[in-house]
Amino acid sequence: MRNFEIAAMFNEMAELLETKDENPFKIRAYRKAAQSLESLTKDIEDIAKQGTLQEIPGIGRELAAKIEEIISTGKLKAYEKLKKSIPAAIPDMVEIPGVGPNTAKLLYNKFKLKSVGQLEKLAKGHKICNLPNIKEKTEENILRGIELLKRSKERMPLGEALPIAIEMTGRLRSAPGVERINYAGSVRRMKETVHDIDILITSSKPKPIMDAFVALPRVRDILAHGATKSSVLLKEGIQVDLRIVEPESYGAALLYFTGSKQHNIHLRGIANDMGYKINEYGVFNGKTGKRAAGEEEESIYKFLKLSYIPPELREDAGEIEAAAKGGLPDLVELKDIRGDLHVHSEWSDGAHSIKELAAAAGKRGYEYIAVTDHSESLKVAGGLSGVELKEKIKEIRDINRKIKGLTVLAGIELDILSDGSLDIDEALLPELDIVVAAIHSGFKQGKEKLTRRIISAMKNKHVNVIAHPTSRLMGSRDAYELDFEEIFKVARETNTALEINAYPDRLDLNDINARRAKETGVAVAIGSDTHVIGQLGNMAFGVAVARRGWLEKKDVLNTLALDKLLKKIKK
Ligand code: DGT
Ligand code: CA
Repeated sequence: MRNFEIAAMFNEMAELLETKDENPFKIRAYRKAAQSLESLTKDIEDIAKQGTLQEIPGIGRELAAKIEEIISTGKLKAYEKLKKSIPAAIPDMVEIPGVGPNTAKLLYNKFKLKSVGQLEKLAKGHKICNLPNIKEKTEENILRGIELLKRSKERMPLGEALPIAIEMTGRLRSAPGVERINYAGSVRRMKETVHDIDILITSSKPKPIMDAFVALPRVRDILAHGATKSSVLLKEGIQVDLRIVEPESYGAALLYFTGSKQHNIHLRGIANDMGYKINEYGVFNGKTGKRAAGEEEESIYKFLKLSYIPPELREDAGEIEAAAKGGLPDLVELKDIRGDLHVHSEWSDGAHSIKELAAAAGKRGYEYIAVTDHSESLKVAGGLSGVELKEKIKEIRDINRKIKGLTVLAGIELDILSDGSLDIDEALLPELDIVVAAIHSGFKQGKEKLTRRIISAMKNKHVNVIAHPTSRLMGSRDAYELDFEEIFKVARETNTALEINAYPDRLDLNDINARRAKETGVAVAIGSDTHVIGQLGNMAFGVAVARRGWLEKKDVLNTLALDKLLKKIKK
């Protein structure tokens, strides 16, 4: 699947065009196309083969031709040409979170920079702050941005790594000699970011499989090519390790390579106390060396007198103690989800009509979706005025009269303004079925002020859910600090739910805060924050966070039937 690769190229095109002050419509077109590609659930190469590229939202004739060029040649002439026309340091600087095309150009013109490293030195030496047109905090922001960029290059969001892992295991499954195959490591544990992808295969004839592995289409470099262990670096910059073991060791190897390391160490300790040794080949009697278990993960847990522990819980965070007592949570599953509580339509910045969204949600088997377009102050996202909101609610009521099996909830995503007030005429709120509120600006206010903003929104008797509470965007914006204990307390007192935003760059609440929310009796809503229909599928990432946070079906609002949901969120 090259969807992300092409999306990244289009995003970069947009940034490069911006440094040249090109036509803003052209720039926006590239961005829209990239967003659309990122959220596709189908492989772009398959779509191209079927000749239906232009049916993708935001892809017209010209962009379709460009996609075909990338697929067939691996390159894009327009991109190469554009890149050549700009000094190399400018695109590198634009990649730094918080550094826009204008600042990059300005810095380049002043210092004729050759690399980001040079820029870092200048910022550390306070050589930038005295320039005209440069704000006081720019130096600090540049350094923070460079740090963030370095970190984001070390770990890839699960939303990108998981489709790659699925594709690679899919391709290898049909290689000669493959018996069982699974991805392991942090991807199997559904950790929010991933350093490298681990794949495990059982076979008694490993060589042809290894040869097929290092020749897979995404491979850029072969780092190791051995008989039972190989490693490659993909074009996307992520490493993939493949290990091949004998069938009798499948369970032991899967357990070992799924980790986490801390979980494994703890299990090994339990085995030791029983007089047994546990490694990637099996469980063995410490004295006789006789094999006691190993073919299946289940049999190993059973041997250790533990109930089976789902991969998402394997962090040595109390799951082993719980498994010993038969007290593991019965984790929420994707199939328990009855609806999506955070979806945008073309009324604000979404790509589709409410009708189209309803049809897509129906296909997923949902009973309801809440269309939560932005409110007035979010101008960049096409926020709705009061008059427009009334029209939209009327449209939703009309649609509900016509469709069967699915209810569209009239919702809104309000902006929590810098003083904690909401950007809407409150008289309109009782007309809505569900009200979501979130912070979209003023991220640098500091822990206390940000906490107070959220608390004052929760105290509003119409606000049902606080969306993406920490506003983090992986790779470009860190979570701001909040006094979560205080927020959980007020959330419970006011019956306000907190969202797990399932958008792969957000995953906010994260696993740790989701677990704390449950422990403090706060309801959690999982919302996909869909802007393009394909993103409805991101719900799976939100469910993964919930599972990593030990959440059960009863802890998640949108596992409830519609009537129960509406009753439960009432304040
Ligand atoms: P990451 O950093 O996202 O790749 O995270 P993991 O958990 O995939 O870590 P990785 O790829 O270094 O190793 C894969 C699994 O192999 C890990 O989860 C547990 C196992 N493992 C690796 N090194 C050790 C070790 O020294 N001892 C034990 N017991 N297990 C290990
Ligand atoms: Ca790994």
